[in-house]
Amino acid sequence: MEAYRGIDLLGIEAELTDEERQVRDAVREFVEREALPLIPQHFREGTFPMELAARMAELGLFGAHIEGYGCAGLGPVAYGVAMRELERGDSALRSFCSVQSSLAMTAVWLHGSEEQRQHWLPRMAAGEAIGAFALTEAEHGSDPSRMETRAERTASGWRLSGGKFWITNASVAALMVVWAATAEGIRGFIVEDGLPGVRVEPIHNKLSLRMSLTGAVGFDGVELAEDALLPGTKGLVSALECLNHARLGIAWGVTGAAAACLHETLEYAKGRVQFSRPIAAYQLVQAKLADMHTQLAAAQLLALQASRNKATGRLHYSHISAAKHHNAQTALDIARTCRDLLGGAGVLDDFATMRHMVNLEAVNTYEGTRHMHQLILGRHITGISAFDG
Ligand code: TGC
Ligand code: FAD
Repeated sequence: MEAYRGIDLLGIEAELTDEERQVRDAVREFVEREALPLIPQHFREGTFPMELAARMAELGLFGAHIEGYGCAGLGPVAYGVAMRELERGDSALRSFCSVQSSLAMTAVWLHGSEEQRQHWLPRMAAGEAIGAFALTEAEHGSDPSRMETRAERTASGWRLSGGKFWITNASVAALMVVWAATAEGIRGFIVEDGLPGVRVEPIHNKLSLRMSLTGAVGFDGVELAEDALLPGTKGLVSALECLNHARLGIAWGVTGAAAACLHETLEYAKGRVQFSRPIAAYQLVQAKLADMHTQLAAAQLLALQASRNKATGRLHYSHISAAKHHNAQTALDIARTCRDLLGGAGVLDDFATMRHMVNLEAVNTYEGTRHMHQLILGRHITGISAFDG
């Protein structure tokens, strides 16, 4: 197969700065040489290649958007390009990095005290401490405002009770940022690994994102010190501010997964002869290839413009919703069509497309389902909230 050079119908890559290109090339090489050889087996076995964490830290990927604290301080486009290249390998690779960087580190960076930042961020940037972000509960996914996990004040700090579900990195996390209802509204807490009363149970039976470590977490009256509270957290909006970072990373990431599918399918279609000619020579196939390239270009432009808005301080969270829901759905549609064009071969794990396709099912659901982002946009456009009917 031809070396991977991305899919870039509109020549968008030519607009990248030198820094953005350097990030792209470094992460692409890491994925090509170090991650892709490991991914199929880890996907099959439902395990994560933890040895890659140290390399991702060396590449400056953890907290890459944060200035100081040992972080790379990359601009929003460079950060997005890095997520795209990681997800070209596997959505779980990007998810591992997103949860560490955009969710856990961002929560500490945005809402932590200076002591908390100094304590955690350099260790997390170096990959010595892995973080998780625990917002969702089994009964409260799209509407976390009704969460049942509670933190109550005690003489020495807080007591945490309840449970979270679907928590990425939970089983390897040195710290979890846990969102809990308190008498003062929803607040975030740092829960360190090993505290009495914390239970983590891996969820093994996923058919999507098999390489991602996902867990259920229980808190049985966990005693937390006063300084476990992230003092800047003030309601659910503080969690949503972290999700904004991660959702934009996903909008970029999924374009990498879609490009991986398209690249492999185009190569296959040019070589696969049925009837008298390569299947790429048939009009029905070319129409699909043309549509997919166009749809991917639109997704790339959405992600790029949203990140440019972020760089210039003009980003509104409706832009992120537009990019997340459009790009996740587009990538999923592309992956499904590519799978079809690969014929029977497309169900074998010799090809990456079906792995990306099943991963993208979860990516389309997490960080706000397509419906949630449509409703966020619907409210933004009309001024009328339709979440409750
Ligand atoms: P709502 O009325 O929407 O919000 C209350 C206040 O917050 C403001 N706001 C935001 N601000 C900043 N960024 C955002 N994204 C914001 N969204 C809302 C809003 O303007 C309002 O401000 P104000 O001043 O008017 O009071 O009501 P709500 O708080 O109940 O939120 C509703 C909704 C549906 C938007 C929210 O619950 C939501 O986004 N639900 C989806 C849940 C979700 O995305 N969960 C993700 C869990 S983490 C995860 O999935 C990790 S996957 C692994 C990986 O990332 O790789
Ligand atoms: P539900 O909210 O029950 O939704 C089910 C369906 O109903 C969806 O189609 C939804 O769009 C629809 N729906 C719900 N309400 C409405 C409405 N008002 N109008 C129209 N349709 C509606 N969470 C974390 O906190 N941390 C993590 O690290 C994390 N990692 C994850 C990893 C994986 C692999 C997965 C699958 C999920 C992860 N999540 C995580 C949870 C994820 O964010 C939730 O799954 C997601 O927010 C959806 O919630 P739910 O699964 O409860 O679905």
